[in-house]
Amino acid sequence: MGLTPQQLEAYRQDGYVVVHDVLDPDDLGRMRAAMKELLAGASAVSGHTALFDLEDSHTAEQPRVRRLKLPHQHHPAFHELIRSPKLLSLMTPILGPSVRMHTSKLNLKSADFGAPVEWHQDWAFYPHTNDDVLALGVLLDDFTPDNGPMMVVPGTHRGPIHDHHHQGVFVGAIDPRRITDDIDRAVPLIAKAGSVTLHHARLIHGSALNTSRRPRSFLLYEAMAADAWPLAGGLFGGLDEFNARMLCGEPTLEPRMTTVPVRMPFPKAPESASLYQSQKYMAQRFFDVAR
Ligand SMILES: O=C(O)CCC(=O)C(=O)O
Repeated sequence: MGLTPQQLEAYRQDGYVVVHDVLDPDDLGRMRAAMKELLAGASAVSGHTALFDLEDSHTAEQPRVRRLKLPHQHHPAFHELIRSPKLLSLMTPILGPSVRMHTSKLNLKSADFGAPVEWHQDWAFYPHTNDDVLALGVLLDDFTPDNGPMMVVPGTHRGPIHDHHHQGVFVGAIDPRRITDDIDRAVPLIAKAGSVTLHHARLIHGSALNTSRRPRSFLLYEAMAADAWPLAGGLFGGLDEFNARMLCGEPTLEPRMTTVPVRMPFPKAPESASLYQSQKYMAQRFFDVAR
């Protein structure tokens, strides 16, 4: 599969690319079944867990999950998908032959109330020694204008790293009043289920509340060149665990250092287990939230 030279050039210029028809109906069916299996446990929990990040309105009777955390650790289907030649061949033209995974997440925007994600740059959360760092997103539902598709601001991966702090605390979002010109240029990524997005870690992006009658499920894997080493933690369980996250190629003990803008994501907000929780502490939201 891979990327065409035009797609690679678009990624380099704009900081993102959408590749259509990557997953076939069998792949999609497997991913949706795996998602359903994991979601079945949500009615047994009343607070966030290692798997579930919950909407504020969640109850056991009416389970409302906004994110499945680290799905690749909870279901083999998600572990296997990111190691498939289909997906690896989309990342290696950008990152080179040796690729490591950082984390995964499955963001769920339920019909009518699925939570927005405020404008941010992933790089603010996990700066590395070089910026060959991206997120690969798999659309498990169609992205339509009204179901909260991811929106990106082309070219911002070549610009500054914005302040994601409020009152001295890392809130995981940019104050929208400081980037009004960028927001005006944002592009929604409208595509069919089975498409894949690739976006650079420095790209400004966000997504609105789902106001439609259809869910929007988005499986994201964050990955980087093996010689991009994390600056703000991220060695998690030590070197063996770090290297167990290699998806292809070889690990290295020689980080590649380049000139990249960095702001450290510290100190953390009082609740910071997920982006949704950190963003509650920002001064001014851009997107509506469910009532
Ligand atoms: O789900 C989305 O629309 C955006 C996801 C995102 O930016 C994130 O989880 O970091």
